[in-house]
Formats: sequence, C-alpha cells, structure tokens
Amino acid sequence: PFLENVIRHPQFLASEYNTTFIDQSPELFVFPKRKDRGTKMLTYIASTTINGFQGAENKKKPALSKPRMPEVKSSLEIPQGTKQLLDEKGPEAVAEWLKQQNEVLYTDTTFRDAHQSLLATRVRTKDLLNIADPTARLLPDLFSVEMWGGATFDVAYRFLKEDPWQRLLQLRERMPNVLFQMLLRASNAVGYKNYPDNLIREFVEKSSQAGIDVFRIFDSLNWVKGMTLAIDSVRDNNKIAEATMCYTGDILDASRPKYDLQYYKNLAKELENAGAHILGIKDMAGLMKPEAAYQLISTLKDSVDIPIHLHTHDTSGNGVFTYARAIEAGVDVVDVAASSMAGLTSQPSATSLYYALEGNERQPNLDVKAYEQLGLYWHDVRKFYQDFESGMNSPHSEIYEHEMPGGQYSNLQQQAKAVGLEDRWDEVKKMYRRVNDMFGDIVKVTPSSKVVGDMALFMVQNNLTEDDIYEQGETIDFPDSVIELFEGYLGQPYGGFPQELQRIILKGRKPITDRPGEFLDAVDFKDLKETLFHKLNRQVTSFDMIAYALYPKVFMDYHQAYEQYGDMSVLDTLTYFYGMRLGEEIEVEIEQGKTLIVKLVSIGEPQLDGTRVVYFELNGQPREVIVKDES
Ligand code: 3PY
Ligand code: ZN
Repeated sequence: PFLENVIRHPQFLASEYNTTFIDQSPELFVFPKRKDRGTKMLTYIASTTINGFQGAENKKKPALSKPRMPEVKSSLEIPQGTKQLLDEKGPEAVAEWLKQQNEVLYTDTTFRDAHQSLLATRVRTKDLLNIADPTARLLPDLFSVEMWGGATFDVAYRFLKEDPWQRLLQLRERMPNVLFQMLLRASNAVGYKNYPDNLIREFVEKSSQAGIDVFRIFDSLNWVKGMTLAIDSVRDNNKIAEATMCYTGDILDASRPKYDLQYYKNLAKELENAGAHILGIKDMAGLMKPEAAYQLISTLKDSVDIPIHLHTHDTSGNGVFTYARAIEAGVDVVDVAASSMAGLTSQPSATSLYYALEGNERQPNLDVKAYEQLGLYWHDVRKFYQDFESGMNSPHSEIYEHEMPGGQYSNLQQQAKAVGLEDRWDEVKKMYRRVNDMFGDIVKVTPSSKVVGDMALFMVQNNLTEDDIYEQGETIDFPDSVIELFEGYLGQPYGGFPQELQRIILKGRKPITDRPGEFLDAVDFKDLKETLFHKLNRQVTSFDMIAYALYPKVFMDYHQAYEQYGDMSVLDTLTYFYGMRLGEEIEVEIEQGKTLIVKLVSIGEPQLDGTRVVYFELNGQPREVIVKDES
C-alpha cells in the first residue's frame, strides 16, 4: 500500500518529487484499514449489554418512545438572526444593537449548562442535532445559544466517546442564524489548569473557525490579569468577547464586606477597559438575591458603557425573581433554558420568565408557544438520561450557605460516594463552606471550586478539623490541587492568600505571583503533529492537536475506543447507554442513506476465559461477536 500511495500522490504524478517529498508527506503512511463497521458496532452493543455503561450499570434499558418533535416548515428558509449581524457588521455593532433593544434578550443554555447542571453533561450530539434545525427556525430571536465549553469538551471525549468539534461543526450547519456561545475558563480553556499562551490562542482561533461567536471568558478567581490573553485572542478573531465576573458572597450582607458593590463596580470597569464587548455576570451558584440583582445591575448600568449579560442558576428557586429585578434595572441579556430542562441547578425557565413578564414592556420578543413545543422534545429526551439525574428534586435554599456552583453539586456528591462518604454528605457540604472561609473567602467556580471540594473531601475523609490543619499541617500531605492553588498556578485571589495557611500547605515551596502562562513552555505544534501522527496512524487535524494538548490521556482513550468500536455517535442514546434487550431490533443510520438493521438474538453462557458469544442478526444475516463479561 505504501508504494500505491506514492505512485498516486499528485506530486509524484506531476513528477515534482525528490527524496524529501516522502518525508514531508505523512499521508503516504496512512494505509487503508479494513473497514468492518458492523462488527465494531456489534462489539460495542454486546459489551454494553453485558457490562453496562459507567454510571448506568445494572440498570435495565428503559422502554421509551421517540421524543415528540415540534412542527416546522422545512421548505422555508431559516430566518436570519444575530449571527448575520455579527458576520456582516462585527462585534461592536452587535454590542451597540444590544444596547438599543428595549426588550430583554435570551441566551438559551439547554444545549450546554442546563444539561451540564442537571444531567452531568451527558446529552449526546445526536439528541442535540435532532432538535437543532427546529430550534433555529422557531427561536430566531434568541441572542445566542450556549452549546459548548465548560465541561462539554471533556465529557464528550471521556464519557460519550464523541468529538466535540464535530458536534460544533454539525450544529453550526443546522443553526446558521443565531450566535453560538461558549464558556471559556480563560487560561484554563476548557480544562482544570493553566495552559501555555499559544495553546489558548490556538484554541480560540480554531473554535472561532469551527463556529463559536461569543466567548464568555471568566477567571476562577476573578483575576483580570489571567483573562486578558483570552480577551485579546477573541478580539483578534473578530468575535465577541464577553468578559465575565463571577458573583460570589452577598452584596446585601454588610457583615461580609469583601465582595461588596464597590468590588464589582471596579471589576466591571477593569473588564471594560480590558476590551470586553459585553460584560458577563456569572452567578454560577445562584447566590444573587433579587434585591442584590437590582442594586448590582443598576450600579453597573451607570458605570460601564457596554451591554450586560446575566447568568444564574435556579437552585434556590428564586431565579425568575432575580431576573425580573435585573430586567427592571436594565440588564440586556439573561440566560434561560427550555422549561423541561430548567429550574433547580439549571437556569430559570425561558417560558416561565416570559409569562412572569406579561404586561411588562421588556417582555422578550419571541414565540412562547414554539418554545413550549421545543420543551416537549426536551421533556422526552431528558428521560433517556434518567440515570444521570442528580436526585435533587426541590429548591435548595441552603445554597446560600454552602455556595457550591450548580455544576459541582452532583459531581462532588458522586466523588463523596466514591470514597465512601455517602452518609456524610451533609458534613461535606458544611466543610465546603469552612474550607472557603479558611482559604480567605475565594471565588468558587471551575477550577477553584474543585480545589475547595477536594480539600473538603480530604478533611472529612481524614477526620480533620480546621484546628488540626493549623496544628498538624506540617505532617499533612495536602491534595495536589490544593498545593497548586496556593502556589499561584490558578492565579491570584482578590486580597491574596491567607499567609499562615499558605506557609503550612507549601512547606517551603515558593509561590508565584505572575501569570502562570509566563512560566509555561509554549506547545510545539509541529512536534506535536508528528507525535500524534505516529500515535494515531492517520492524518492529524488541528482539532486533534488541541484536544491532545489539553487532555492527552482523555483524548488517547477516546481514540482507542474509536478504533475498537468505530463511531458510536450514530447509535441511539438508549442503546449507547444500555445496549439491547433480547429479541430487540434497532435501526442504525451509519451514514446518510445507509442504515443497518440490528437484532440481538441471544447471549451465550460465560466461557472458561470469562468471555461470552453474543449472537446478532445484521441486516438479516447471522453474526457473532465475542466479548469479555466484566459484570
Ligand atoms: C464551568 O466552568 O463548567 C462552569 O459551568 C462554571 O460554572
Ligand atoms: Zn452556569
């Protein structure tokens, strides 16, 4: 095959070759692989049927019907929206346009934060793609759709064995009219640590090209110095920089003056000066009380000249009230979700807020009935993911006490369970707040929230009190993430680190006070491409390189699963999580116009080597695969 590759190469055919062209043409070494998509897919189904899927083990495949779809006229053109405004007039024009709107605008988070917060980020591309075109047609008046960033990138590769870039590209194709928004953890990109500057720039450039228009950039300690590189990169790509401050504490609580109105006013001004097109306010835990929203937004409206975009979580049940007061104070955009994916740790419901604003001159301009129709689809799809629900089923006003972000609650609960602390969950939550206070009352959002969570778990697990930390700290091995935070590798907290605790944790190491990016070696993309080419044994895309640079192990595990099972994103969600029932028949469209019919006939008894033979029919023909029984 190598020689065949050579003699077909355009440079060879054009006689433009010398001895270096072989070295410079890695594609020559890509040999056609035996394509047996059928067997690979059957192996995945068989293995999942027998062994289950992580997080849904030992569960029976639920019998659910196809989700209800809203009616749309596909023959009509998709109405134009904010995306066209950005493409034609640029980011400043979008900001100016926003300020001129009297009605409040919506960002729909159903495709990202809503399922990150309710369903552990598990919603698969297939279920997003199915509703993408109807959403574009029925909600062309949205400001934006948030559909990437935060944990989606990691979870897509790690658990769903999907390529998040492909998700983005495919959604973009189906939704050409509204702005696509992502959450970017500034120098932590979509990960949990600081990355080299050139990787951040490359990430922003490639995600812009793949379809992101609005970048909500935040730093997990509200450290503006950690955000400027990301803001500049977004501006360089002519996209919208929504520089964001995370809301923590309570401006109404005079006994806790660290994060008062003046703090946010100064921060907002700094972000505006740093080049923000839009000011984002990220209330990641849902701590902003209605009156606080009114005071904060009124003050900021007077002090900055850019539009303001507010994000909250409805954990306390007060979300709609908070938004209503923010809207009264003049907020320009708010984040909401389709009603069946709203509430609790997710965003407030788009349609509930719409009705709450009945008679108000700022009621959004959109088709509320259509929004409800989309909600029916999500109501049905959500059932596919029932095993990933957090179990929270009523408002939690205790959020004002522990201050845990919406996306972290169920995650930390799982972590606690994994280390045998399921029964001590209440203690963990109390400790989370204690640790926050010990750390000097810091902003808690990914990744700083993870550090607080790690420390809280560590202390409960080892029965350590705050006093123990100060008295025996010299002999305690603290979690790595805690050491990194106190070394300054997540940036600098407002007011600095508590020095006594920093000394105890660092045990003589010297902390940094500059931007971590200044100490990190740039990624050598040329070298990386070569390394990856050999690892993957195929052409390497920029998307692969970025993913590998961010998460080497997660990306390689994804690649290995892809090699073993093929493209699993083509399976329907229930089959992906639960495999098949005996006698069940499913259809799988493996590419447009090519459908396989799969029937599970029987499962053999375990053999001496721990494997089982699983018998299928594939398009009516008998097929057998052998898989290991790990159950
Ligand atoms: C994330 O960074 O994933 C968040 O949603 C933080 O709130
Ligand atoms: Zn959020």
